[in-house]
Amino acid sequence: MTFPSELIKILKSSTRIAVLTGAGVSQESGLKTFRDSQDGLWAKYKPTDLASPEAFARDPKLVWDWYAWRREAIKGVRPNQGHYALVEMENKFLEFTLITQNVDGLHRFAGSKNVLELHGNINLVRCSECRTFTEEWDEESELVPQCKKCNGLLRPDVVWFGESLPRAELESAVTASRACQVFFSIGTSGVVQPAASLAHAARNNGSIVVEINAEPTPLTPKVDYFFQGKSGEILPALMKEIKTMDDRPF
Ligand code: BV8
Ligand code: ZN
Repeated sequence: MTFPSELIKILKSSTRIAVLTGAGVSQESGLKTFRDSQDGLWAKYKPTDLASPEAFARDPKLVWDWYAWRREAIKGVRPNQGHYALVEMENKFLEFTLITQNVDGLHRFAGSKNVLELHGNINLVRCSECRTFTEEWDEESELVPQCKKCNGLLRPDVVWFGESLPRAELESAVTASRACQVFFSIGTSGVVQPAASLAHAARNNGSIVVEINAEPTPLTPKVDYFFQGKSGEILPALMKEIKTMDDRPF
């Protein structure tokens, strides 16, 4: 795969990069994307119907079990070449911010350092009342485990639909998106707000916007470069080109 020389030239002269990733980046690790059909037991539910405070209030056990099933599914999953290429990209550029909508923790697992988890992390569990985090709970219980401090119901530390994003992470993501010279949108359908607005914030501040996705999205008509395909293939190819850009005269 080759890349337009003017894009490589822009990257060669850039120091500030921001990247937004979505579920597509984890797809080649074997994780279904957010909108893929759910497996078996969960086939009859839409994720957006389960990932909400209303769903948890209505049937806490159903929602708790769904996340327990997803935590189990993630246990055997490893980062793919796309995750590792982003670690290399972070080491290549002076100011690099990785903003992710993913809750699977795979970017940190791969070695990315400056990661903003806009939608939280499914492997972290906290109290739904006093927000105390805990690492142990009774998995066998028929009931949703409760907080040792206040007896509140435990929940995953993810952002549900209708809940606000963590303020610090969102502010840092907006700052990085506005300040970057090149903004990458990778493996996301660009539907969920306010994450989907970051690419527009970048564009409105004169950044070059690059999209890497298996299919076109609502963002595609507005980007400077669109590479259709698998992020686990395109990102390593791009990094290979970027790594050789230092010694290649323009
Ligand atoms: C909020 C955690 C308001 C839970 C998730 C306008 C402004 C503000 C809010 C809204 C708004 N309009 C609507 C809203 C409400 C809502 C929203 O955006 N709804 C959508 C459905 C329209 N937003 C919210 O509720 C947000 N909260 O703003 O609150 C507020 C304000 C003040 C006070 C109180 C409240 C909260 C949103 C966060 C929801 N939580 N996750 C969990 O995981 O269980 S979102 C969930 O969707 C995941 O995090 C996922 O990452 C995310 C986005 O999906 P994608 O990552 O894009 O995944 P998807 O499957 O869609 O796409 C994957 C793409 O990859 C595809 O295009 C595919 O082609 C591609 N692909 C596949 N394989 C590959 C690939 N690409 C490359 N390589 C491959 N191999
Ligand atoms: Zn509590």
